[in-house]
Amino acid sequence: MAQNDWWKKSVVYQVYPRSYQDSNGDGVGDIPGLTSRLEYIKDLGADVIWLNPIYKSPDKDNGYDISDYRNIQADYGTMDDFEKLLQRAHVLGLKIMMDLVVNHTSDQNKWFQESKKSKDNPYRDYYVWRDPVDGHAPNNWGSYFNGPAWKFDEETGQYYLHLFADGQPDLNWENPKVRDEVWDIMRFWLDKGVDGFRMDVINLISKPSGLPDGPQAPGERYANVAKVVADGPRLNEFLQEMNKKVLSKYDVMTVGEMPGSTPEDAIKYTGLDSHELNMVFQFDHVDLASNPDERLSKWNDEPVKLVDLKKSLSKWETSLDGKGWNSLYWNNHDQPRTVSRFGTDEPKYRVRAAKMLGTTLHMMQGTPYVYEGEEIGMTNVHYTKLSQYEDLESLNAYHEFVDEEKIVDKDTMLKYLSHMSRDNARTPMQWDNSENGGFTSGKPWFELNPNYDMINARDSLSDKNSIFYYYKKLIDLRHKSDLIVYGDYELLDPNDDKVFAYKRHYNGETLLVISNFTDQNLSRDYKQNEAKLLISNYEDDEDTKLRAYESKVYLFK
Ligand code: TEU
Repeated sequence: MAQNDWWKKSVVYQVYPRSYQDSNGDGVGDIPGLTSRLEYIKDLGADVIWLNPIYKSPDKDNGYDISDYRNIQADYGTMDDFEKLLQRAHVLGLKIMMDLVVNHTSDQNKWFQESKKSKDNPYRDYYVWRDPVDGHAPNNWGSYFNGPAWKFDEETGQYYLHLFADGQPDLNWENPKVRDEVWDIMRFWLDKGVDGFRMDVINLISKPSGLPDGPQAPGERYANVAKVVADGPRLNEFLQEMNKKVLSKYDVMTVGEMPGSTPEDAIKYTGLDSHELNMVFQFDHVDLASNPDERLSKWNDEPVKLVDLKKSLSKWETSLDGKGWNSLYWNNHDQPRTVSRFGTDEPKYRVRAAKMLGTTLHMMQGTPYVYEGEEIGMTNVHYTKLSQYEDLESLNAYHEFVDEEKIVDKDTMLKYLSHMSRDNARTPMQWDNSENGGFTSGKPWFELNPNYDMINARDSLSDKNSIFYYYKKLIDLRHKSDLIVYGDYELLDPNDDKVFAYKRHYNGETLLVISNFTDQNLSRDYKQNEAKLLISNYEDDEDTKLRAYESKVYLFK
């Protein structure tokens, strides 16, 4: 089927099904619940829904540990419910992009259950098994979720590799049978009519040959695996094979999640003629302000410096222009909430800040992603106790750094969790101010952010000045403008640490985007004569004046 570039003109809305809408009172969001909310997503103007994993899973990592790729997790419903969702979405003109998690499976997957039975089991080579070296793990790799990346199996006397939790063994992509299995899974879903895949950590599938030790920071117990396994030697080849055998036969959208990838890597994998993926999720801007102590990496409580943020996003805008394609996101199910991290959730400024951030991102070149609740300005949950957390990454990090290695004290780590934990994004969607925010009639699987009485979708929908309607307008502007979709990008005043301003150019027209990232009144003179104001988060325009978190977009010839 002919490929076209609808995905360049699309806006994606991400749904974390566990936390979106419960329909049967068991406290867990589900597929019928999502189906009942499709009109809301359509009303926002999104074109595509990215659905986090809904496959059968023991849920050690909320669905990123799949035990059966062809069945639906019972908590979420049935295959029939899924087919109804897809059908209803298509009737409304919404596409559905699935999460494809194939760097690893669950240890409960039948392939792994077989694989660990014996060294000569036909599935042994589906995973990465190695003999011990001098009685230890085969190399010094650490897992992304803390601790070692290898687990010893007493029965067969070998270690298996797990870059994430030990319940998430890595598949052996060197084995052509594994690749064929993955292609079959993809066809299974594509033949049902799904419209694409978001591919989980897809840049980790090709491991470096010989699995060499990685560099270890002083005092670190294991090597930072990200530095050794990303962008492996056969990644291009595997993605090309995937494209040739599967993707090229369907008109679908693909985005590869690629932690650690550079613009050069992204061009390799999304290059307009390389026939691999449409775009990647890069991590540069969400990894800013990482802890200077490398062992703690993402755990910090520092605000991101605007100059760094501008530099990072602008590097991606200019490097990929005409050569690849960007995905634009502020947050997702692994990141803290947009407005809390990059703006402010102080009630006085929250709405303006959320709109300002939306403007800054949505006027860039690339495909924007809106994470559930971002469109109403949901905030971090600001937990103060460890017992309130549920995510295994957060809990593992706390135990390793506070209890075992004692490199950070309890209160500091709790501050880091409150700023960065993935759980900030995973509290249930706030639909209204009734009990449990309209998310469930039962006991929610995870406590809601108590601010649902103030921040919820129902209030947003009844206020014409809400963040929801502002996002709707941003999305509508993109749908109507080739300049916003295709225009090139020019950063203004890179060293201004208060204002993010840039221009886009296309066919003799210019878009000027100005955002005040502070609560101060500023003055900046960028405007040209005869410029038309396209959108702004204040009721009026005071010309060169920029009020707290003010953002405005002009168009001129
Ligand atoms: O995340 C990949 C990844 O790089 C994680 O380490 C993530 O960035 C981290 O949580 C942020 O600190 C993907 C999924 O999005 C995530 O939910 C899964 O837990 C992970 O893969 C394993 O499948």
